[in-house]
Amino acid sequence: MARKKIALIGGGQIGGVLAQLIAQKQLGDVVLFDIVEDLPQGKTLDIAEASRVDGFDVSVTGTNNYKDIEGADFVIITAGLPRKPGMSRDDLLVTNAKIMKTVAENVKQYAPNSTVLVISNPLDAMVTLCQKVTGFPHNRVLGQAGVLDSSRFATFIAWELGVSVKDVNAMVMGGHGDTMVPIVRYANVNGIPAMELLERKYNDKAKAKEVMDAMVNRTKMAGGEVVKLLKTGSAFYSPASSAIAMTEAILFDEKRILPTCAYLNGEFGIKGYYVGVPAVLGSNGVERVLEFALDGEEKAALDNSVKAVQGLVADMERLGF
Ligand code: A3D
Repeated sequence: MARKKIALIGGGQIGGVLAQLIAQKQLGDVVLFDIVEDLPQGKTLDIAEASRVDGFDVSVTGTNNYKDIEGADFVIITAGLPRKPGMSRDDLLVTNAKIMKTVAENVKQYAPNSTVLVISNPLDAMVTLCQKVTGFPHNRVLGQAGVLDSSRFATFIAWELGVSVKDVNAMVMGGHGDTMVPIVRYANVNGIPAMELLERKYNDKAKAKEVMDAMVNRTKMAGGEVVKLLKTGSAFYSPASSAIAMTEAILFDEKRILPTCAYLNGEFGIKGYYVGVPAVLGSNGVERVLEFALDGEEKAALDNSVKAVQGLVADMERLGF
C-alpha cells in the first residue's frame, strides 16, 4: 500500500510539531506549506536530519507552493494567527477568515479527495468556512478542539486526585471558547465517578463541588493560561498531539470516540452548525455523532455555547465570508 500523503498548511508552532510527530510515528509522507519563504523548508530539513537518530523513513518536505500538496490524502490546517495575551480566540476572526478562504480554495483545487482537519481559531467558525469554501462533504471536514480541552480537564482531575492521567476519562463538548462545556457527570477514574472520589477525598460535598468547579473553570481558561505564560503565542505541543490522535483514528480506521468539532444535523437538538460533540472517527472521517442524554444544566450550557458559535458564524457571514 502506498504511503499516505499528509499536507500541513501552516508551518508555525503547531505545524512544526505536527510534522515531527507524523514523521516519528511514520503516519505518512509530510508536505509542510507556509507562505513565509524558507520557513517550512528549514523546519522539514531539520526534522528529516533526525531521521537516522529517530529511525523513521518517510519523506518530510517544505514548500511555499500549493501545487506540492497535490493528491494529499489528509490535510491539517493551522494557518492563521494565534492569540496574544489579552486576546480572545474570537478576536482572530477577520484575519484568520481571510487566510482560511485562500487555504481552503487551494485545498479544494489540489487535494480534492482529502479529509481536512482544522485547528486554526476561532475553531468552530474556521471549520465552517473551510467546509463552505471546499464544498467537501461534512464528514470530511472536521475540527480539533475537544480532544485538547478534554485532555486538559483530565490532566487537572488526575493532578487533584493523585492518580494516573491514563485512567481518567473526561469530555468537553461545545464550541472552542469560554463557553465550552466540560461534562462533570461523566468524568471518571477507570469508571468511578470523579465527583465521588472528590467527595471522599474531602469528606465534604460542598468542598468537592468547589474543587470541581475550579477545575472546570481552569479547563475553560486553559488556553489563555498558556498564552499568558508564553507571551508570544499560544499552546502548540498539546494541540499538535490532539490532532495526531484524530489523524491516527481516521488513517487507521480506528472508530475511536473523540470529542470532535463536527457538523450537526439535529443531534443534541442542533442543526446546521459545527460544534464539539463525541463522534466516531474512522476512514470516512466523522462517521457518526454519538448522541446521549444531557441533563437540564448540561443542555442549557451546550445551548449557550452553540449560541456563541452561531454569533461567530453570523459575524463571519456579515463580513462576506
Ligand atoms: P503560528 O506559530 O503563528 O503559525 C501559524 C502559521 O500560519 C505561521 O507560520 C504563518 O506564516 C502561517 N500563515 C499565515 N498566513 C498564511 C497563509 N495565508 N497561508 C498559509 N500559512 C499562513 O501559530 P500556531 O501554530 O501556534 O497556531 C496556529 C493556529 O492554531 C492559530 O490560529 C491558533 O489560534 C490555533 N490554535 C488552535 C487550538 C485549538 O485547540 C483549536 C490550540 C492552539 C492554537
